[in-house]
Amino acid sequence: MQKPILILGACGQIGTELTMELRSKYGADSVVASDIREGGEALMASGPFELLDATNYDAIEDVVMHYEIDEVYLMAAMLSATAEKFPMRAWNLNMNSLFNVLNLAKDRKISKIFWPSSIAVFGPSTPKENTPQNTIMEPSTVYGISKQSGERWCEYYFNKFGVDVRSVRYPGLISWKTMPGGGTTDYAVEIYHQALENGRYKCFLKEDTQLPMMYMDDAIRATLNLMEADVSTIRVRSSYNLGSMSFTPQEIAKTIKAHIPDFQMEYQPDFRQQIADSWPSSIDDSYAKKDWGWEPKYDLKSTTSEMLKNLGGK
Ligand code: AKB
Repeated sequence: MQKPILILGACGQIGTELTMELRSKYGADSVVASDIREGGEALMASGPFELLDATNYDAIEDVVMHYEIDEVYLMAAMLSATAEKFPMRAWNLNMNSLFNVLNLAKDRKISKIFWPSSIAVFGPSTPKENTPQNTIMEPSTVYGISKQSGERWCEYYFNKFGVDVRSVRYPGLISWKTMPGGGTTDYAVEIYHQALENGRYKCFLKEDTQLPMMYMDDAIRATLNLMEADVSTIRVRSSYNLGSMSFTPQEIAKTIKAHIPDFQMEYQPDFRQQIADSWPSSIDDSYAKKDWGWEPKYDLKSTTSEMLKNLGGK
């Protein structure tokens, strides 16, 4: 039987879908959702929920003890674009929340952690194409610095204290259930909403900016596969590269036009262009493939069909 799971940051873009998936897999009462604010109706009605600040160690410990939590998924974070505006708040949230769960595991109050990293750990000096698992990493954003530091700490806690912490470097994630907030790859979600509502979209990145992206169903599947993988198969304790598709704003617009022929795209790059320019354009995820059998299912065409079908029917 699955021991109780706690999700910190359950109301965000990934947390919402992860909570629902874990609940359908392990039963609603085995999955405690938590966040600093309440989430959407479906999430709130689907099982136990606690108002919880991921930077408050004592409050997390109380919930862990109360529900006899065994695994924690730490999904609370400030993303790249917002973090540039609030560097210290981003650093405090992204690092303190991670230390809280790592220390709970070090003290054997929980036994397993999932913590998301990001393609933001890479920087302008990293090889851009097919970026390898192990390569030059000099992130130039506040968010990237926090994620890269987090990776180092995860590996350190594994080596030093035997903490079973698992992680993937998510690319930009595309989903229709919950909006992303404060990321550089958010355009690839906004574009579908705007295409359906107004038939046009003003993109904050240049037309030829190629970034690694992934449909949410693939991201959730990867997360669960990694968490279920036998401990002996996991060679990477910092964070696994995770790949699926790569595309430019111009290419996503073309797939939308195939469904909505009058769709119009304009380009007005802002400060997020510089962030995007510092990230890889494609990812080598051969370690994830080899170690725990990762295989993506969605490409750009099928992602666009799913997004327009589901948002159109909302
Ligand atoms: C962001 O754009 O900040 C995130 C990410 C790539 O981690 N979506």
